[in-house]
Amino acid sequence: MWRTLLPLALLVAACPRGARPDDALEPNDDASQATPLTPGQPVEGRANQDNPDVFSLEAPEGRTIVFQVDSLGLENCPAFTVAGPDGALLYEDRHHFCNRGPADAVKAPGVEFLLLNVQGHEIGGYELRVPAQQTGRYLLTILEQGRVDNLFPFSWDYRLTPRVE
Ligand SMILES: [Ca+2]
Repeated sequence: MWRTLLPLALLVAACPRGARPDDALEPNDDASQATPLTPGQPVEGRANQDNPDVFSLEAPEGRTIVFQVDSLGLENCPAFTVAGPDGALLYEDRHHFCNRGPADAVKAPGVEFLLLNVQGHEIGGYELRVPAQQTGRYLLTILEQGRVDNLFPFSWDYRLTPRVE
């Protein structure tokens, strides 16, 4: 009997209750594994809680980088970070859990953060506008948050559309 139950027990242990499968972009947890983006070409991903998704976009000095991130469902609970070619943080969400507040982000001069398609408490998407102060590779990180008491890991499905304006 134990011989037949063991594989099942291993499967349960490896897959926490409620955890959802990763997307095909994994592994993409840091700058060395960043998914390269092409302006105007959307990608769809799933942010699983505590599993950062990192994207890279090349941009020339003087242009504006736009990351539009539309919600496709599940727990809409992301925190965003943008770093410049020199590693400087240009945008960083500082909120904890799902409680996004207007004063919780750190922004470099000229950086804008917009909520899209807001209906009541529902946020349809987000737009980050970042002036490119230098030519190079910019990194966007999407990190799914949780709630104080969530019993299973949160996930969020999104569509990321990069632009260089
Ligand atoms: Ca990841």
